[in-house]
Amino acid sequence: MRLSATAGYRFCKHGAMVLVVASFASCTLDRQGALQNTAGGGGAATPTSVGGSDMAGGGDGAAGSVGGSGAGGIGGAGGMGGAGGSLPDPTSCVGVVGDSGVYTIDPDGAGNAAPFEAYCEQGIAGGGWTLIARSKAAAIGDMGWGVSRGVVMGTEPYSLDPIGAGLSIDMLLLVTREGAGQAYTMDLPDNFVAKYAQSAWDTAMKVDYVSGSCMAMKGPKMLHWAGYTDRTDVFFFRDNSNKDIIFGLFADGFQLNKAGCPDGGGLHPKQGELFIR
Ligand SMILES: [Ca+2]
Repeated sequence: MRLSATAGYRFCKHGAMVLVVASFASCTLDRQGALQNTAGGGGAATPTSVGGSDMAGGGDGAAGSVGGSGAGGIGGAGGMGGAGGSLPDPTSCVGVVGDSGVYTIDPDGAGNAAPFEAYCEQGIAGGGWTLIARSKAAAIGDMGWGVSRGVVMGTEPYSLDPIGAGLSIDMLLLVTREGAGQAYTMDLPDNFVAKYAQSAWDTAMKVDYVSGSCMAMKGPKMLHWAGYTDRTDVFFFRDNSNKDIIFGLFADGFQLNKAGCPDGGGLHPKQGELFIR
């Protein structure tokens, strides 16, 4: 990666080290060597050191490369894990390289919103999925598109408000790991959360089978409609657009009326997880 080409960053030379900082940050170092943030409002960008102690003598190419050959590589005096910090966090699970697990992501990058821990699913449907909901048996209380609740690997239900967290949403992944391990993807329309706050969207032809025992055409019947995203008790899914009786993923699991395939898709009445990408 050539940092010299990264927008929103600048280089600060300090002795033999070159620091990469957000363009709004100052190059001033305090006595401890920590980077001063003069932008105010917290959320200082993580300074990233590039190169080792001999790097000052290097040309442009060496100075601008992370992990380049010779003295300019990561692991020098100011390199990764040293005084200068580490590489910027990925902006979503799409940018994560590695196995499924908890990673620190920072959706607005060098912007003031703080990084946070997210669970990234890497083993289903191509990976890069950010967990936004996980139900727990016998739980009560809130769950939904705008609900922020629980911690990512906690014992309580988890619900991450993806819009509030600054994440973009193209697709949804619905999973139950109980039984056959059902998984379906849903290709969501633009601005789904804002657009379907108080109505439902016909998902026909936008649901794909990924794994499990129910290969229902066009997806399970109870996933044919999604929406009512302003609800704080459920991620709504149904076989029609009526909200007279609500079905979907609640804090205590999928409630989709029918357990079998093709109606309930093998999801009801199991514990569920939702991911976005
Ligand atoms: Ca940030």
